Amino acid sequence: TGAFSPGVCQNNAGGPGKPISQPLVTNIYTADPSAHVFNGRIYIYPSHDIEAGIPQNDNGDHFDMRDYHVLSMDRIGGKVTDHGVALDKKDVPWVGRQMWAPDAAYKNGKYYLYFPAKDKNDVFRIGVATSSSPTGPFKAEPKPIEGSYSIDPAVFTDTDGNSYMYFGGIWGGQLQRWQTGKYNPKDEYPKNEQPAISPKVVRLSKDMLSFAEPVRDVKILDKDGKPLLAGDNKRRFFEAAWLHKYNGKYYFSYSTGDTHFIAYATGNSPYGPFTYQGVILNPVVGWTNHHSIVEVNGKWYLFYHDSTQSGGKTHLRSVKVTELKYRPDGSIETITAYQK
Ligand code: FUB
Repeated sequence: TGAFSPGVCQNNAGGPGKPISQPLVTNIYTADPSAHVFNGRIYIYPSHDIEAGIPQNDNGDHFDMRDYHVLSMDRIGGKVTDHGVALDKKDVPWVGRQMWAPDAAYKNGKYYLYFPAKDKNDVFRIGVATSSSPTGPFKAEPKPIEGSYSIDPAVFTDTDGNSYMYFGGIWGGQLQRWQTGKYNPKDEYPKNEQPAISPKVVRLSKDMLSFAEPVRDVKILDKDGKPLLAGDNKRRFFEAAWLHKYNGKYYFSYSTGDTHFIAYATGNSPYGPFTYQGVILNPVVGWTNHHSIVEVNGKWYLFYHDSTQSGGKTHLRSVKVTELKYRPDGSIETITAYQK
């Protein structure tokens, strides 16, 4: 199976069943939803999927996105507004191609849009753009963030005001090329019995435009305190990092990529280490699985995507939302996005 194989639902042999949620918008295809509540309104920062006509391959070249739209709604289940183009590739001087999964943050009276894209040398970097409005338009900094690489930035601001960026994705996301700290264009992976490649975390500077310290590994451990192994592809990190805090604990969640789960691990610090706990979301229709978790008016929600609307085309996805529930011990109930 290639990295971005045609979309199929992996969770049962007889077809996925009826979706539990409908796409938030159907005028465009959207994916990788990063949801936030700013000033009491829900804003979603997704990728904007398009049919670019590029054949599917293991690098994910068919995900050739060129701009970002912001979606918003005043409540879950309410009318969703598509605010149009918030940032366009043509306005970001360093970008070559493929604007992948973004995230956003608010600080100092400004909104920040973080986005990964390949630079003119086809190396993934992470850029930042600013706006006085959560819906943009955003103005990009002329260069990617110094020291950034790979994909899928997710920015978490802790209760003490410090903001951290989590990032990385293996295979098409190129994280494996940075194992020595320098770029190696050859795709070399650890052996199955060696520790898996770690996602990354870094504290952001006060102005939110740069890294305030060297990038660190996010360690994901099993219940015995041992790092998850590279061959443990049902549990190890692949892409789509997200961090949220619940009852004083830090929850690091991510996609397992080629096994298609959204999994999570918990810890006592935003830097980790995190202990693997289980699955939040079972595989969805389409190869990729990517999510965010946000509290709205005392309830918790999982934003995710699937390819049901496009008839299973992996690169044409639609963002959705469903409620997420915790058990009394803080564990998360596993969600299946389809009913029999
Ligand atoms: O949308 C392009 C890529 O697909 C994202 O960056 C990954 O997380 C996967 O969803």
